[in-house]
Amino acid sequence: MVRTLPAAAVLLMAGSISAQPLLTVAEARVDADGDGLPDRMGEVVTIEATATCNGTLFSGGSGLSFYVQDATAGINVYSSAVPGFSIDTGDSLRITGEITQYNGLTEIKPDSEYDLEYLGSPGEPEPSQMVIHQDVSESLEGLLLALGDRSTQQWVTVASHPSQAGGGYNFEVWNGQAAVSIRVDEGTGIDVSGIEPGVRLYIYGLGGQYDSEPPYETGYQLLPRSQSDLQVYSPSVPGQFHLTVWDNPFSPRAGESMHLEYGGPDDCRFSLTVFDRAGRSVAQLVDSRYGGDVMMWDGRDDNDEWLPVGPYVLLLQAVGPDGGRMTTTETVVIAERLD
Ligand SMILES: [Ca+2]
Ligand SMILES: [Ca+2]
Repeated sequence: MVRTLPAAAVLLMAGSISAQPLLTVAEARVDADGDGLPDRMGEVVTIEATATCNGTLFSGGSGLSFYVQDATAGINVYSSAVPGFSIDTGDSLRITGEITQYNGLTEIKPDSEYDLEYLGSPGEPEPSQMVIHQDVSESLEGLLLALGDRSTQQWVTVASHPSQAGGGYNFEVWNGQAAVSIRVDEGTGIDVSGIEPGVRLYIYGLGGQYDSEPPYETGYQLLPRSQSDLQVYSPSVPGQFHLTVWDNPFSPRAGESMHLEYGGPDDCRFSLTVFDRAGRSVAQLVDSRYGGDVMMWDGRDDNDEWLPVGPYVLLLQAVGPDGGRMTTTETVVIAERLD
């Protein structure tokens, strides 16, 4: 890989000695007393970690603002004092700087280019997979994250139109029951024109936070880095008759819903009915509707009452324009969560 480093940085690579103890990122950012502020705030520390985006991606064009992580945690690197230092995604760096915090975001702040030492380019770290119903939280702040899981076709659904806010756009997605805030920084060049409610996405991005008030427990965000971090889900076989369910079993009384998707040829009318073990129809979720959909079922019957714990059968029927019928079923289980 061809790299351009300032002469001073090249000299540093020849062997510098850092006065600060080498900490893991988790040690550098620790908040053991849980007050929302890093316990080492104001301390100068040294870490070794790998960049998960380029050095100026979030800097607004001057200085550095990017993210690094090691095996323990991730952190934002921020410095207005280090212009022109070329850092690529996947570069490993030794970084010395003061631990600070900006609107809830824990940062390490190098003072000059001498505080940054290039160690090699091991490549982009694997993203940490978020699970269904999970939001970004303090333990995920600074890490490269995957929201939605392509391997199990577990996408997230856009909940709101992007709204312009301070040099970028914000929108929300549903990850199961969790509303996750997505922050699109305009420095990323991401086009949000195709983002609208109902669009299904797999999202990669960095865990961030923007919370202007103590105790800094809210305002967590996911920050995609490029257009390819926002991947629109499209079914592998468009128009194919199908019924797919997730979150099964689920516990309605614990606030859980089941997600499902059905679809098929555009000219079919769909009906989706829930039957109990005795074969009685207990809930009509879809009735003679054209077109497929993604929806949630909260485990209630047609009288808006919670159904008892147990197995149920979902029956999807599609009737074509010539009266031809297709049917498929899925067994789902309403469970009681034992806490
Ligand atoms: Ca603290
Ligand atoms: Ca934080």
